[in-house]
Parts: sequence; C-alpha cells; structure tokens
Amino acid sequence: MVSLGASAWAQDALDLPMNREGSGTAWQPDSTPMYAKGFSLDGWNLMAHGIGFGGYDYQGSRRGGGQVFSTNWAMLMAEHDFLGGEFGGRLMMSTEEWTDGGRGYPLLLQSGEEFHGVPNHDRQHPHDLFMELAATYAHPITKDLGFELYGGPVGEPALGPVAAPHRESAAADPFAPLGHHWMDSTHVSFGVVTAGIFTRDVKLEASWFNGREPDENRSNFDFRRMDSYSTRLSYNPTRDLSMQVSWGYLKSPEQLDPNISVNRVTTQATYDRRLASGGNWATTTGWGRNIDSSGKPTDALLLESNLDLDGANVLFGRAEYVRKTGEDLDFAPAGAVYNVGAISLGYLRNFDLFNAFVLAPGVMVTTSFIDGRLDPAYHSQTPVGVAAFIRLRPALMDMD
Ligand SMILES: [Cu+2]
Repeated sequence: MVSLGASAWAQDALDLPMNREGSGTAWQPDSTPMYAKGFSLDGWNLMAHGIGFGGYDYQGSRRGGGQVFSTNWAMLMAEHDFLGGEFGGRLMMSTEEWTDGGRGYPLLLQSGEEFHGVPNHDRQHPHDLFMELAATYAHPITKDLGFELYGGPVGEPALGPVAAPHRESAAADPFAPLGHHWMDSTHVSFGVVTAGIFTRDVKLEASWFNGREPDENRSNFDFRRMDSYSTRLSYNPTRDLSMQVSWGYLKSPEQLDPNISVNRVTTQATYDRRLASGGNWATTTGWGRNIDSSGKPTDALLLESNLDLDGANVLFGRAEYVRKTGEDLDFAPAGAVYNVGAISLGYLRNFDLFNAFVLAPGVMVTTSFIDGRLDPAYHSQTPVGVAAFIRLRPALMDMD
C-alpha cells in the first residue's frame, strides 16, 4: 500500500484537480485544502476523510436548551480507471442519530424535517447513518469536454452549493446553517441519478431524484418514487473561485405536508485563498429561495468564512438572514412569515496528532435575531448561545 499526495488524484477526465470535488458532484475552488488520507492498492486510489465534533451546545432563550452533542461524518472514496474514464465509489456515514438523539441538537430558529409527527424546530435534525452510497463515472468526450454520471441509493442531486458539512468555509462550525432547508438540505436524498457535461471551468448537470426528506428513522433507506428534478450550472473561472446557480423541483418534500411541493432556486460563490503563512481563507456567500406550491416564497441569505491564519489559529464566523413561516417555527398564525437571523463568531486552535490527525478545541458564540412577533415563544429578541467543542479531522493532504 502506497501513501499518495493530492496530485495523484487528478481526475483522468480533463485532469481536473481532486480538490475541486466538494460534496456529491458540486464543485469548489481548486485551491481548497483537502484534509484526507490517500492510499493506492491494486490500481485503486482510496481516500478516507471526515470530520467529527464533540462538545457542549448551549442555545439561549426559552426555546433553546443545552446538551452534549457530536456532529460527524466519515467517508471512504475509491477510484479506478475504467474504459478510458474513471469510476468511483463512495460511502459516507454519520452517528448523529445516536450522538445527538432523534430530534438532533439544539439550534435556535432551525427548522426542517419532523420527529414523532411534529415539525422539528429550534433543533437541527441528525443526519442519516448512510449519508452517501453512490458511484461516479467520468469520461472525456474530446480534449476539452467530458461527461459525468453519478447516482446511487443515497446521494446528493445537483442542487445548491457544496453541502455545509463539507464546505471549508464552514469547517470549524459544528452546526448547520439556518438556511440549510433553503440551499443544501437535499444533500442526503434516497435515490439520485445525475448526468453532467463539463469543460475545465464550466459544468452543466441535471438530476432526477427522490425529493422527500429523510424520515425520523435515521438508520434505514427511505426509498420512494423519484419524482423530483434539478439542474445546476457551475463555473470555476480561477483556481480560487467557484460559483453555481441551480434550480430544483421538490415533489412533496415534507411527510407532514405531502400535498405541498417546492421550487428551490439557489446561487452561491465561494472564494478560497491559500495564505503565505501556511493558512487558508475560505468564504462562501449564498442565497436560496423556496417557493412552495401554496405560493409563499421565502428567502435565506448566508455569509460564512473560515480564516486559518497560519495552520494553527483559526477564526471563523457565519451570518444569516432567513424568512421563516409559522409552520417552520411551530408558531401561530402558521401562514405568517417572520424575519430571523444569527451571527456566529468562533475561534479554534489546531494541534497535530501523530502527523495523521488534527485535534482542535474551539469555542463559538452565537447571537440570534428574532422577529418581535415571536416574543411570546422565545421571550427574547437577541438571545446568545455558546458552544465549546473539540474537532478531529485528518491532517492536510500534502500537495507534493
Ligand atoms: Cu444536512
């Protein structure tokens, strides 16, 4: 078994750098650092990566709460040359159902999915045990054009930015964005097929998938008709910049509201820059809009940044503004739309562990901004929450 640097992972089709691969088939900037361990074995390139957070989460206000949490995912990728192209397989798993509980961890103003027949609110639901079980195949058509197929029983359709758990700009923040269900919540979909064509800097994709959100049993496969679709245009004009615009039709995403379907539009730009100090600066800005079939459009705006000053000291933050409905927040009248937001700021310190892992204690303080009309439920318009945690992930893959 031979240990590999990142350059050995260049995609055969058009020689695109491995670092460009975000989650699912989403692109990120080529300069994005990769925290992983690579091996080669019998013509297969294998790579293991993941992130695990563990700590204590305290969310202020009457609807907040505190608990010990662990958000995490681990992933194994395997790639092999096949018929002049490149075949890949992926398995990604998470223990959040057990480490955060069935309703997930406290996250003020969060919404999406359900537990025991009630919409989940002010908590982030856990990810499923199987977050991805999928295969990819990429093949050049000409010198400057390639095609890509992706699909599997669990995967991410071509909709939205690189999913939050995989974004370098969110890598120090253990929690999901409040706009997750406006931008990237489809990253765990049970049944996905995607086809795309790409040049060295543009990719156009279409997906056909099951748009129903996973149910509260997180360890099974929630198959259903594949009756949702999406399309995404991605553009990487330079090594440091990646952008996308995407649209999706989600048929009956919510089990509790099966007659409602959603059109989702998202756009995002991610800027990544390696710093001479050995650090890296990754920033993502995004917008998502859900237009449900009852005609109510709601929007989410996101700005997040991860400034690794020198490979050891990391400053990070996220600012969000989201318009959520009474249904989302379980607050009457259900049809009303409320302004909510949050600003999180944090610091994290990396420590090398046997040259193979990076162990990083961190702390994050979040101020939420709550529409005054929601005061009867929250008893505060600017509650403050704190999370103290440790993050573990593989060491930076050396770039040769
Ligand atoms: Cu998620």
